[in-house]
Amino acid sequence: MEGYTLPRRDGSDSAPDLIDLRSDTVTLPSAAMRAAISAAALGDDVYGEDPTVNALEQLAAQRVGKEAAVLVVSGTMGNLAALLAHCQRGQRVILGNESHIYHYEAGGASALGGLIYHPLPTDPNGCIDLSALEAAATTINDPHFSPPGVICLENTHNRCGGVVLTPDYLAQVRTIAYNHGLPVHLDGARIFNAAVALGVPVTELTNHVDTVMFCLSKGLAAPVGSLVAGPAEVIARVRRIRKMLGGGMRQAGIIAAAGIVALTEMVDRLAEDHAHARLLAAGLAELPGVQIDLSKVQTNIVRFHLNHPRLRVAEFLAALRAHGILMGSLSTTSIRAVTHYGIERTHIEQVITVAAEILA
Ligand code: TLP
Repeated sequence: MEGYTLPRRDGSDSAPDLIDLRSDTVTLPSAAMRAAISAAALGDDVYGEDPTVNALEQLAAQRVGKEAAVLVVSGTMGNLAALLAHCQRGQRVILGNESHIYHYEAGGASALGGLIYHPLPTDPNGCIDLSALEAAATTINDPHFSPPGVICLENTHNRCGGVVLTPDYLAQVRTIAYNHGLPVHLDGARIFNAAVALGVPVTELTNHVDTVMFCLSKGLAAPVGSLVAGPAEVIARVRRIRKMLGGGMRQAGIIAAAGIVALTEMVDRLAEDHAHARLLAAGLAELPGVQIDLSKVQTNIVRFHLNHPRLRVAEFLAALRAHGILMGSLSTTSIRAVTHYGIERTHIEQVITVAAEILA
């Protein structure tokens, strides 16, 4: 990434002031994205007349091997619209109890859609046990129980530390779902990280699901936007629900232009982020008080526990911050660091040096 300066948070492009590892959502658009934004052909997307949005939606559908795709404001809106498109009020959303949809999306499917979350235990690999899934997917012919509506998976799995669900596991889930006449929705916010980590075309993952939501605004570094892709008839419903949620945008080509750059130029470089995450994890693993399972560092997320004689998580994070390094806490004992566009090997080395000084 020659010529890229870690951006200052005040918006100027001068010397870096922070090594921000809180999330890959903090990425700022590349020069190519900014150029594409300013040159984008625009129209009113609610009329279906924004050529840049139309081009992005076509490209996205083709990339993930689906009939159609729709641009939405955020991953949260994309997941919500997809769940509402799959289910009727009163139906169950079967999902992992560590999933982003369950933890971090403000209960939208329940609050706004009258759906019921049916959380199932998640193993450290981000997988839901197949027999639990089978039981939850079974419709019980008894009016006491709400019927199942959809099965959700997450790949890569955020709260499990960015672990990758394999095509084999996805295929097994699909078989269960189809045996019970249920669709599968994939929260693929970081699906390209999964594909790059496995070294497979992303379609080997998305072929096993009915709908997939993926984000442009995380490791792919676009400023805004996610897509929901799937069968044309389901995506037409998602499009109407997007409007209902207030997500019908007008000259959204401004957003889509950066999204096209994200999909065409930023996918392969995710391998750099993964290498940086491994480097960071290996460095941190040597430090006193750090507990980390290196086998779980599969993509761009490093999750570790701190059990230090002197420092609690909040104190450690504050000390890092004083050195211009930001990480996030997942609980009172665990920390997340995410590598992304703009973070270079030298930044990772600096983080390890500073963390070593703090924990010494
Ligand atoms: N994740 C964010 C936070 O919300 C935790 C982050 O920093 O990782 N699915 C997954 C798996 C996600 O990780 C996220 C964002 C979303 C959906 C929601 O995407 P947005 O933020 O665009 O609504």
